[in-house]
Amino acid sequence: MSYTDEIMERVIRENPNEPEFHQAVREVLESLRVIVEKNEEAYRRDAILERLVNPERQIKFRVPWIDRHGQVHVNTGYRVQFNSAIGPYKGGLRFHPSVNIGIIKFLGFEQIFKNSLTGLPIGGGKGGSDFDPKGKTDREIMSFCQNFMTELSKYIGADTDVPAGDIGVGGREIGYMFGQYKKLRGLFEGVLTGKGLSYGGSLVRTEATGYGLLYIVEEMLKSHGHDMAGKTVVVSGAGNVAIYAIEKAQQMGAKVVTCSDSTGWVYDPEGIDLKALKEIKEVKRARLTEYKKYRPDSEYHEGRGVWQIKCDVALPCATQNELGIEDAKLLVENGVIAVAEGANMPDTPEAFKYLQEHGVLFLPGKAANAGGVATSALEMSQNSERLHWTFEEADCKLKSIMVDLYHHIDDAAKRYGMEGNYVAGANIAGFEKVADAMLAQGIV
Ligand code: NDP
Ligand code: 2IT
Repeated sequence: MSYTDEIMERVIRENPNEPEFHQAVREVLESLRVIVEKNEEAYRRDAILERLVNPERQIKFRVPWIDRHGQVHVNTGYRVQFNSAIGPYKGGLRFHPSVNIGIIKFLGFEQIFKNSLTGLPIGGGKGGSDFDPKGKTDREIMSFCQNFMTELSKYIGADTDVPAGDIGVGGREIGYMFGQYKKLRGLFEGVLTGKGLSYGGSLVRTEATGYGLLYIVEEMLKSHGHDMAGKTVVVSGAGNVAIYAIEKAQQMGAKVVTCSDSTGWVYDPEGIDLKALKEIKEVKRARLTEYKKYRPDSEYHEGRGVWQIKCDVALPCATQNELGIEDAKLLVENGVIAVAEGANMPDTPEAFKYLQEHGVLFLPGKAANAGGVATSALEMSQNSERLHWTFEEADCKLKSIMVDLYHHIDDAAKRYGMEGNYVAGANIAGFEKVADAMLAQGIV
């Protein structure tokens, strides 16, 4: 049996009931087959793959918190410190009822390669909780965040592990957690990214994932004789990533006609009204049902459905496995040119393989959404030098990181005879640097 197949079997055996983690590992190992075959002896001897798929450390803890009626609740907190070969652990925190150890491990595993692709010195980690922020008051959110940080603070630090936001964790939550960390540890340091601008946050971090997504899509389109101007775009999600993807797509002259949340989706043929969307989601924290009040001619539908809308570019920006094979078929039938993942692993393996086989330009999340964590690393740099860059400076760096990243994965795919396969290119290019660092640092 090949080394990659052996490892896959072992991952399934040793991590039962973690289908998302299996999915993420399988995709990477399939891509790495070519490179592993070339270096099999060295990799086997040093157990590179065994070490790659086993987190350096997994932390699971109890989070008690008090609601507005005085009732105590208990949630579970996680931090998976996956790989520190190229830098301190870095990756977001997700607060969502669907969170479990398998979800955090899939996200942490993805993060290793994504962070490597940014070209910046950050290792891979992820954390979160099964806490559901929906319907909670500010004070309840604060109580939860403080109690979560009381435990997490023992394991993180500006030079060891630097969490940030993800689903359900934005500026408000980062602020509460930063305050609690500072109080407990007595350290005003860059222990979290995505902080507010008044206490060490970086300009552009809020916009970074969505903007970065559009920068890399534009570069890929340019390389294939297209550009974003005049394109019709379908976006899923209505959170941080989706909102700033829509903003940048519009700035590039594209028309974005959809967005969605966990209850339904909006089709606005005249183009999404971004001001209205920001007010609904960022200010009121309300449901998308509100959108029709601002735009009476738009359509609101319950459930899922954005992929049935005809478009040139599709950008899944909500959550994992939200775009399946039937959706991929519809997109191809409707003539889609490019699909790029703003979310982490939003396309099922069957879906992205179908897109690739039908000539659609497909960018996987670990490349396409790397702008968020890249700008987090820029925030860490600014915190270390105790300086603050301008919006233009940070945005310009983000753009050049995304443009370089595209050529890096394009080159890697070509080097291994898989031109245009950006899934393989991203996995290989991300792995090369991490494997090299692991080999150099000995058995640790
Ligand atoms: P937000 O919490 O800001 O927004 C998430 C959006 O997706 C919301 O519209 C939410 O709807 C919807 N959503 C979440 N879970 C589900 C679900 N199970 N079914 C349907 N809809 C769902 O998160 P982000 O925008 O930050 O994250 C979106 C994706 O991007 C995630 O995959 C995340 O891992 C990834 N990502 C985020 C980065 C960042 O910097 N924030 C960086 C790189 C990737 P509702 O409001 O109804 O819950
Ligand atoms: O998935 C991701 O890359 C993030 N949620 C952002 C992580 C970060 O540290 O900025």
